[in-house]
Amino acid sequence: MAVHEGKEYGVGDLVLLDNITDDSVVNNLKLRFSKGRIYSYIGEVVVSVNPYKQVNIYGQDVVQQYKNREFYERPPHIFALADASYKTMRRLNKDTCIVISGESGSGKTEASKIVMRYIAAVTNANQRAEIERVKNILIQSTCILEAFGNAKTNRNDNSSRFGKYMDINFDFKGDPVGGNIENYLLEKSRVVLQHAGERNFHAFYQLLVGGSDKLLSALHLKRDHKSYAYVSHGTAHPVNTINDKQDFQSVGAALNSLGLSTEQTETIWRIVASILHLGNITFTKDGDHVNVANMDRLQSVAKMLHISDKDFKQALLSRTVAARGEVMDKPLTQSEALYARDAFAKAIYERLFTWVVQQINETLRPPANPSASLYGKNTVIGVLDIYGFEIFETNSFEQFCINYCNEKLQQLFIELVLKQEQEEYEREGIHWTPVEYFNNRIICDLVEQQHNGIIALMDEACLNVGKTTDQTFLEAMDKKFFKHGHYTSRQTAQQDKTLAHHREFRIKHYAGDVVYTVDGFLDKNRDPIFQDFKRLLFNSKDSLIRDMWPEGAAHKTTVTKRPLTTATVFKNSMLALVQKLQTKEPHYIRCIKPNEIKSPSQFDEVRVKHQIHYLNITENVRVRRAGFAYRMVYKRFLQRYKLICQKTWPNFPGSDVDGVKAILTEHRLAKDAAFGKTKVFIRSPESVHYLEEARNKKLPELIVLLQRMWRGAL
Ligand code: AOV
Ligand code: MG
Repeated sequence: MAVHEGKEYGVGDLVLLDNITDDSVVNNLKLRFSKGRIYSYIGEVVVSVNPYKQVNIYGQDVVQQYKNREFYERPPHIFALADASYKTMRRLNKDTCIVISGESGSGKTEASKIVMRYIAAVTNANQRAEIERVKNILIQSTCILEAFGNAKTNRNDNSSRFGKYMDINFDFKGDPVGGNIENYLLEKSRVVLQHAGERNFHAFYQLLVGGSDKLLSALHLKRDHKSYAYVSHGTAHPVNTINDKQDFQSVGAALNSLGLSTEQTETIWRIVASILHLGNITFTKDGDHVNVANMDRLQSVAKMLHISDKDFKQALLSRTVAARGEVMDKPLTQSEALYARDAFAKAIYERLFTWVVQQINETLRPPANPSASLYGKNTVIGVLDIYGFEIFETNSFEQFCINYCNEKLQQLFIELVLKQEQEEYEREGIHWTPVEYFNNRIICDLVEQQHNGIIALMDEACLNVGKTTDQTFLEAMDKKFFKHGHYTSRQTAQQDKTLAHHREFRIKHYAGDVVYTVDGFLDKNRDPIFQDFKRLLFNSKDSLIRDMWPEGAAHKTTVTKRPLTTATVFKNSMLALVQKLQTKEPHYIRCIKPNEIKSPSQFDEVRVKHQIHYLNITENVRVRRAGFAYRMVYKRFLQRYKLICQKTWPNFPGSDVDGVKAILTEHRLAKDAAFGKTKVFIRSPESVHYLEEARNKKLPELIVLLQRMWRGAL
């Protein structure tokens, strides 16, 4: 079996370890990592250790080695998982999904790209032009999304700052005919502020470094990024692992392949430029009167966005207040004006990002296929690549959402891999020693519970504008959760002196303790954007910008409904995502970060052990080893394999269970099986593999036989 490559590589499937402990798992991964073996299995779960260097294992020759092969025939690889997902979808005509998890910088996004490349490589044998187009866009879209949605953080030079779930649609021939991307909460605060050592989204630097002189001059931009406040907070530019110039070219080509016109692409860069100018607008104060200090910046922004200078200035300095049908202009204070400027920049960028995703979805929209029902429905493989769990020096609302998202995925993994598996053994009456594990449901509840969770408290605080502050919100949490095992604040019974009074709280997450600074939580949750800005952009002379802001059409006196808060929208999208994933046959990639310094040679055992622990890898191995690789209800098993046993072919007179027993006994596999109330359980995948082979050998004979019978009947 190819999973055993020889002792010097350790074991390919962790289930084969002699002694299953966190340490033995770490040692095995370490040994494999040192030999360039970055993938291992736990049954059909792939454990991937970030190599932090180019590894030559993704070429066309390797694709061919995995194509249409069974999991256990070749050494562990993501290709095998992608192939299994694809085969399951085709064989069972069932939607599948690939869930990729692991902390920030562990290799999720790279893994998702490897999956996509594999799928592209093994489909469309007939070179159909339309399929080629779809495949091309699927691959190219990642470079666009990364330009606008990824940034350098202190954890990862190419960190995803949004969550992405991508459905790839297949026709009955198994070729990709379309797709759809759902994006989750972009970390837009980065547009206006970056921490030391970090950068804004890549797109800004790509434009400044890669844009031609002609383009930059049309956009009123200087090449020097230090001239722009919004891209120089983090002082981390340039980054040696990133080639902004080349990336700018690739993004241009990718936008082109989406079918965007030159004008549309130009608008995209004009919006990016407008944000750079916006960040440089400052205000002066003369008594109570606030004014714009640098009108030339303001004019540049107005020009980029095709809006009027006058209206823009007014929107920056005052706010329309409509009360009982009356409309008045309320001047802003200097700090309010700065706040409004930043809110405007963030909102424009977020809309741009959403618009780009929509364009990709437009070009990937699968055709309504009238022939589908004749051959079975179109099927889908979903690929989930989110932002990984992260802890920074200061953690804010964004980390709170990101880490909650990771809790949800961990919960899904626990539910599907650890809990349901064990519950099924019990239900079926299979002999079984339960495996203990930590269930993080308690943390999900702490965050999301209706009326009583942190998000509910935050929303409640947001309703009382003026009365509540971040501090009073913190006090409300302290009061509510002071006995909760996963929440600490300085004011709670634990009296934790390491937390700053009135500012911080700590959540004990599944993957570690995170101290959050409460400042800004309520504002980010409310996320106000003045109606004046929406109207301003709706009145842009650029039709694309106008289209991005349809709600700006509302009249001044219209009182707009309070939108759902950011955290609630995010929570709802997470619940919907989990539901969607649950309807599909899941495949898992668990990514591990080998060290904190992006080194291809260092394997930090302590850090890896921590990840093994919180990812429940060892429990996964235990459940898997004690468990059974395959299970099938008796009737289906009998139907599928009755042709390989004389006693059961063509019909078995006894019960389904006895029929299944007869097949397994004839092939000397009964010892590898257990018989539950409704299902047969088979321990090793090799046995199933053997059965499939036997069936494949028998099928052609049978077809010939059937054809003869058919002709005879004629
Ligand atoms: P992430 O998606 O898990 O982090 P990435 O997929 O961006 O992490 O990986 C981080 C970096 O590790 C990449 O930019 C590569 O340099 C390197 N890397 C990862 N996997 C491979 C691989 N298979 N081969 C070569 N290099 C690799 V975050 O998005 O931060 O959670 O929010
Ligand atoms: Mg990523």
